Amino acid sequence: MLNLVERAAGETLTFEERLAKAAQTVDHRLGELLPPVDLRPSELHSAMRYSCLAPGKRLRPVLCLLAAQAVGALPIRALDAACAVEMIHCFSLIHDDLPAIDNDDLRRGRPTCHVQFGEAVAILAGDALFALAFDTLARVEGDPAAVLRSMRVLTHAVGSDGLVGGETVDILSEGKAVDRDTLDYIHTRKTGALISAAAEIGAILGGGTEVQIRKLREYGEKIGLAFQIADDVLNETGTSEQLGKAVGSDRERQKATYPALYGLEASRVRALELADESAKLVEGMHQEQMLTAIARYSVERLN
Ligand code: GRG
Repeated sequence: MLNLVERAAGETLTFEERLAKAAQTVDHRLGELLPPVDLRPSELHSAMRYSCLAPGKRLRPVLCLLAAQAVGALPIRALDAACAVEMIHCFSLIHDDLPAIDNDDLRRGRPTCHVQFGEAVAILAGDALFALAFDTLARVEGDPAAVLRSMRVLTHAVGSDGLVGGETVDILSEGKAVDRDTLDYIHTRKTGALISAAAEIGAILGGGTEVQIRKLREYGEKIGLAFQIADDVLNETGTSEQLGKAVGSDRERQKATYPALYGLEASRVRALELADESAKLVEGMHQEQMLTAIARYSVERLN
């Protein structure tokens, strides 16, 4: 039904085609899981759908599907969990863009949620996405112990030792000299935690062994950090047309970033090293090629 290594008319799909196909599957399911616009309160549901269905890369949900496949399961086993992870990601983007945090106007090539719907509805749309994510995960069919474990992984990734903790230290560090430990603290939590959780949850729901689950979690941690380093580099070198969001903002806000601390070249080198290290962790697994390609894509991407 859903196969990331499917062949079309005897032809192997390219990496980009597989990524696009998996992202399409996620988008389709998200469309079903998100409340319809004609359901009251319509404005709230419009805002949730506006942000969550906007054209993002869907890296986290695709990783979740791939991790399930990597341990030998069909990706459909992890599809709703993958959507739950994307809902959390979209929630974090909406709140990150708010005037009280980064005050950004552009996201995924469109006006940010609060610009489009107003601050109050944007905050509430984020809150509702958060609730829907856990409702969606709680309803996943399969081994109840695996579902409960997945929920714990996701709550930990979001909480004060995850996204929220990383974001807090990021905000409080603006304009201050930050050491390397603090920078890694921010990056591994603000971005790495959810990427790593996506891979770990896929492995858990796919019925992986403890060793496989650990390796996929560590793979996710490494590409999560690499992804954020690449994000820091793109904030310096990319254009807002290419990225669909503001550029140069990190420097303006005197944010703690890899290029600020290590320079652009050393940052690129570190991101590539992490991608190589992550690839070693998935050697011999199903989907090794695709997982390795995702690791490279995380650091070589242009948006
Ligand atoms: C409680 C979930 C929660 C959040 C509140 C605001 C906040 C705390 C955290 C912000 C975390 C954040 C937005 C980190 C940035 C991570 C990052 C690199 C985002 C961009 O990810 P991409 O490039 O985006 O995958 P697309 O649009 O492609 O999905």
